[in-house]
Amino acid sequence: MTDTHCPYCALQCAQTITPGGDDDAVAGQVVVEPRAFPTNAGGMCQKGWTSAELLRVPDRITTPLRRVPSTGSGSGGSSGSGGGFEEVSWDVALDDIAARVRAIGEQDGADAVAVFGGGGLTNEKAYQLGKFARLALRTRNIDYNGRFCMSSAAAAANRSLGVDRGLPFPLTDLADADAVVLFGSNLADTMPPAVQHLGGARERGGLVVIDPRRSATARLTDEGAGEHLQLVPGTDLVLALGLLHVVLAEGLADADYLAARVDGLDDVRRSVAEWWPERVAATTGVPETQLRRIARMLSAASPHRGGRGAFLLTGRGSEQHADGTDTVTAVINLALALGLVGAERGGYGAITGQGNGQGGREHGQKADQLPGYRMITDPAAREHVAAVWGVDPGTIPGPGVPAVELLTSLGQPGGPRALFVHGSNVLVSSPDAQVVRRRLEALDLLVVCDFVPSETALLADYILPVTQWAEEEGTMTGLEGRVLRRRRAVEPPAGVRSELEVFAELAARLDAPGTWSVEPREVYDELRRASAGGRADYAGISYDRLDAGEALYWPCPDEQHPGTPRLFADTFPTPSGRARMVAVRAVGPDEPLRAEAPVWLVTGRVLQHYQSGAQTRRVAKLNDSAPRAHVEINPVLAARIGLEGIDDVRITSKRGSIVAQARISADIRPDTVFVPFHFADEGMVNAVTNAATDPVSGMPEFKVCAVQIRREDA
Ligand SMILES: Nc1nc2c(c(=O)[nH]1)N[C@H]1C(S)=C(S)[C@@H](COP(=O)(O)OP(=O)(O)OC[C@H]3O[C@@H](n4cnc5c(=O)[nH]c(N)nc54)[C@H](O)[C@@H]3O)O[C@H]1N2
Ligand SMILES: Nc1nc2c(c(=O)[nH]1)N[C@H]1C(S)=C(S)[C@@H](COP(=O)(O)OP(=O)(O)OC[C@H]3O[C@@H](n4cnc5c(=O)[nH]c(N)nc54)[C@H](O)[C@@H]3O)O[C@H]1N2
Ligand code: SF4
Ligand SMILES: [Mo]
Repeated sequence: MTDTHCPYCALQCAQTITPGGDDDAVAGQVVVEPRAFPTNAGGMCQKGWTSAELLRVPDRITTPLRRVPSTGSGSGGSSGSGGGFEEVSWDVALDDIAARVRAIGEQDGADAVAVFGGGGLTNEKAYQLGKFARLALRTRNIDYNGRFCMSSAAAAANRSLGVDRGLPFPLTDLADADAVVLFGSNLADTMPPAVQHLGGARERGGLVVIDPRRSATARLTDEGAGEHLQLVPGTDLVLALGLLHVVLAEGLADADYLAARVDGLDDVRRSVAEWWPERVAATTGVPETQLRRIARMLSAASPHRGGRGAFLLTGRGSEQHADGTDTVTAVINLALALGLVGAERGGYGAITGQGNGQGGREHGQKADQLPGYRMITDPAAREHVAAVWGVDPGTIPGPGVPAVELLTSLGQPGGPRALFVHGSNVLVSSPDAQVVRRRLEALDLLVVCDFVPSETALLADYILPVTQWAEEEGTMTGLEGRVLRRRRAVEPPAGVRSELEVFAELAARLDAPGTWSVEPREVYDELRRASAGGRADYAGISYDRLDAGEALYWPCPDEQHPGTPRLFADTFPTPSGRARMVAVRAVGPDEPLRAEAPVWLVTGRVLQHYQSGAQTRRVAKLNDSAPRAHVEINPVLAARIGLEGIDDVRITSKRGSIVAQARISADIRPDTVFVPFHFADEGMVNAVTNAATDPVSGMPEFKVCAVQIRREDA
């Protein structure tokens, strides 16, 4: 029996894994059970309960696969040009990949080879991937799927608070608060065991859920447990400005805290002056009385008024917009005005999504970043990391470009000709995905490391089979910034290698400088040195301390340091030590409604599936209960387009069109439809979504675009 954590989301529910015995009947029948741990308190969701299925999916890849080109290949790149795959040995695959990388580099320069990483990789793999890109491939072109996930919250927190740790406090701190506000988070479906921590707020009527849908989480506010603000999609920024307007106008702010700890109030006061409640109501659809009531309730819950605390939390619903950074900034401004950030009872936090979404954004997969959350443009950071890597700082390339820009430059003149993908199914999960398909197809070399043939892997020239969660050692950093041990509980299938081995083998073939350990503990110890002194400092967090059961939150600068469960108690890690309120302006969605596209499309998740569905669509119990994409549609809208007795609906935007199964429900606004993004084929909603990005963070506007909707037979 081995203690580890769930393969999926950032709640990282604690599990025990018991392998099947030697007896034929039980061999392979791995059993996964939840175990007590603060974030999940002994709970797991359906995905965690069924996670053992991932170890026995029938199409698990166990041999490197090489594309066999179809005869009569077309012009342009070679990737995805049809044909099948043949099995090859690791040596043949690695030799050929290295030779092709070298040839492309010699012809077009090192930046012609690009890397795309993932927030599901362990810290060790994420760290080594960033190092592999910079030292072995010598490319500046690396980014990852966290750009689609946490980048707006990260950019806003860095700008206002000087550091980005999703929750700067333990999740269990929520439990006693009077108020918890969720700006676009559907926790009840996306992290079900976390709902336990909302108990105090619900008991006292203080749970506020902001969502255009009456989601499973919004329903938790029923019967006096709180309020659901069913706003117009894409108007969270205006809502936050409006709440701050009321707080300032009615004298509900924490004046002492603002004076002692915060800069920028005057600018912000001016910027919210124009958002009086009536005007906010007209834009957001949230009634003026409700707005005022929430502002007063939040103030009363705040410590400066003697309340038991208030927490403002953002999820992807408010963040995945072209103004996501400013939206989060407005929420942070509100939290600062109420004196919550760094208070014993209260705070602002962003709910990190992917299993290692937190650690994955700290150790160098980001285009502009080096380990320890250092900036690649900072000479001192380059020097520190170069010394750990044993290279001259000049050999580390400069910053690359964010994910959407990287993906759309693939195979274009001057853009990368080769791409390595580690831990993302970009073909399904990127905005305006048809364009991404064409860009991947235009590559000369696409190498995908995965354990299943994801839609993206099926386009590759090489699929390299790697180990997965229960088969490997490493660390993950959960949504609270607490470092957790992932442990090997079962033997990986023969033929499969760890990504650390892939990096080491390729680095050797590419004559990379530096050392390339394949031992997770050694790589992690190097990561600790590389992060030492950085914003995300892991220097004091060793495997030994973690294995002894210590709860260690970064920063933890040395082995005697107890770690930092709560940030900001005395100071902010900004140059002045004070938090910065930043004045922001509301712009609204990139793509307004128009006559041919009069309905808002919002996207998100269902309980049963994870992300692009590459894993959960292969788990029978999950897939049977959610086998295809559906569209949530209000009865009023359904009647208008004559949906009675009709199953399938076609949804069309400027970019593409999908078909999804109608689910008529009064839980959604009549001007809005919702589709989950977990499906490929005809229900792949990212064929429709807008790739417009936030100018600060590079986050695409997944959450809202204008669509036409009609009966599929019309
Ligand atoms: N079951 C499941 N759980 C998951 C995942 C998964 O794929 N499946 N993925 C994990 C990951 S990586 C992440 S990032 C998290 C995401 O977790 P959440 O942020 O909770 O998930 P979403 O469903 O993307 O979005 C939340 C809500 O935002 C609403 N929304 C849409 N547009 C708007 C808007 O303009 N404003 C507001 N306020 N709300 C809006 C949607 O209706 C939806 O209910 O979940 C993690 N957990
Ligand atoms: N329309 C719309 N699109 C969205 C979103 C949305 O809300 N709406 N949300 C966005 C968000 S928040 C996210 S996080 C992205 C996620 O979307 P993706 O980046 O596509 O994430 P996954 O589906 O988890 O893909 C992970 C892939 O990597 C594999 N994998 C898992 N672990 C490892 C590993 O350790 N190594 C390797 N090599 N492979 C591994 C899995 O088998 C799978 O094929 O989607 C984004 N796309
Ligand atoms: S809530 Fe997240 S971590 Fe917990 S079992 Fe479900 S998917 Fe796994
Ligand atoms: Mo995410």
